[in-house]
Amino acid sequence: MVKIFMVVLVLAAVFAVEAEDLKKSMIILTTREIKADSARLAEFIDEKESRGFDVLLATENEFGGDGLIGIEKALKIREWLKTIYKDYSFLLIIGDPASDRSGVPMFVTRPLHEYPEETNNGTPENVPVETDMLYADLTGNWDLNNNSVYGETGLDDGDGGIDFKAELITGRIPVYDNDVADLDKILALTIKYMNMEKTGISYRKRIIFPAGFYFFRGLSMTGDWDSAGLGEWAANTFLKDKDDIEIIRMYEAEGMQKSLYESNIALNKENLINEWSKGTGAVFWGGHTFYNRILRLVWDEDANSDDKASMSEISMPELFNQSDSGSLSGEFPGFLISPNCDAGVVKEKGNLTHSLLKTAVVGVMAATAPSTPSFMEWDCYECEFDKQGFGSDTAGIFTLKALFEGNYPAKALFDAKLDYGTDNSALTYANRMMFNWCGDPSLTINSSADDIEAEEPDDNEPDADIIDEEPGTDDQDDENNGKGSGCSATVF
Ligand SMILES: [Ca+2]
Ligand SMILES: [Ca+2]
Ligand SMILES: [Ca+2]
Repeated sequence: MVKIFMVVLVLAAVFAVEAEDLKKSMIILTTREIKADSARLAEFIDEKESRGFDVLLATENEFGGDGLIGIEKALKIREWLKTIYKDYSFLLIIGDPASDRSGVPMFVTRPLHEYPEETNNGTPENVPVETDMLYADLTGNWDLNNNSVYGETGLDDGDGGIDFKAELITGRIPVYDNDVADLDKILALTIKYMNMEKTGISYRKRIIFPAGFYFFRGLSMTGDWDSAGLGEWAANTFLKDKDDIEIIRMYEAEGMQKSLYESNIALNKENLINEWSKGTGAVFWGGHTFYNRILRLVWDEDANSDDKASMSEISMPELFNQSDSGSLSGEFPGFLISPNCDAGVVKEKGNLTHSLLKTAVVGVMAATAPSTPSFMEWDCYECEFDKQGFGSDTAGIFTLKALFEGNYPAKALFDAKLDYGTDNSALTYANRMMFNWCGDPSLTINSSADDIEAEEPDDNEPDADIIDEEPGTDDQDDENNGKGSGCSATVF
């Protein structure tokens, strides 16, 4: 039995992005062992400091929690963060996210508590949703009703509870079994990205939209559902007048029902690896996504000539597997934005996010659980944005928009969680919790060696050289029903 997750996508457009001053200041949260064993962490911190960042490296020595695992350790860390967050804008977590191991555990939340424990018809289930959101939103009590279950929609919100407003723009580099060799690969790629010459980063003005079908008519109530529609909306709205940005459309070109949109290149693994290796600011992909792979859906033939697809008539070729990450050149790192299910499941080794961070990307936006779409109609390019739901589509679109406007994509993800989802439904809550950022949250598409701040000019006073200068903390400007999106689980 193949479990397929589908995403329905819908949208419109009011982008109330607030300009806001963020401090160049970052807390790096890790474990004592990782700090001691990593060969690149100190270098990474030096690089941030040379860019004017005030960096605080914290381990159990600072936050405590020796001997604790899971929720006890997570709570300990969160209480400590509450005491210092006001001096910082960014949080980079480096550690094992698993809730049952030591490290820096993700919180396990239950936003879908009103749904059944298990269904077989593709409707949402009361799955546990793992999240770093509680390290970002530090002000409220995420277990307001005090039943030891965190993040319950309608029970743990309200005055003093969850407010989703992030005090720290948070990202995570997952580490497993204290494998600092893997971590050092990730840090090395991140440092390489930060140190690229400004003249060498034009490859980032290139977007790859690899997008397959979620469903064909006959397989679901939604008819032909082509994930290419979401990227097309971006291409026809906020990217429309950006002549300097190249869009690579890689849509379904095989089978009885080809993509509903015009495509540059056929959607398949070989083409994706080839185009990705040439360099890109972002891969923004759509398809049936699992923690370790993404699949296409191809309607091979209409065997019974009823103009409807059935399971016996389709195949699911692999578009990308985590093991393909090693086939990417890594010469031109960029970002992955995955407005789908599960690509952000990072609690186990061998996942897409961790593999790609080692070889080809410096930031990933993805979900730790099966996601759902908002209510936006993505085939209307002039419609007003439907703000009532926050879904996989909303998360993906605003992250992508910020990225190609030169803003912090990680911040855009948190902003969108606040600005969209007026229905405050359990699905909106679940999506806000499951979509997390992986990688250094202070990177942008413009990060380069030019960010390194010049040494203080010599003022000809002989004593100046012996004065230890604190790293600068200059502020920097920053900048947000029908078919659903997100993912509902369907079992064939
Ligand atoms: Ca609770
Ligand atoms: Ca808050
Ligand atoms: Ca048929």
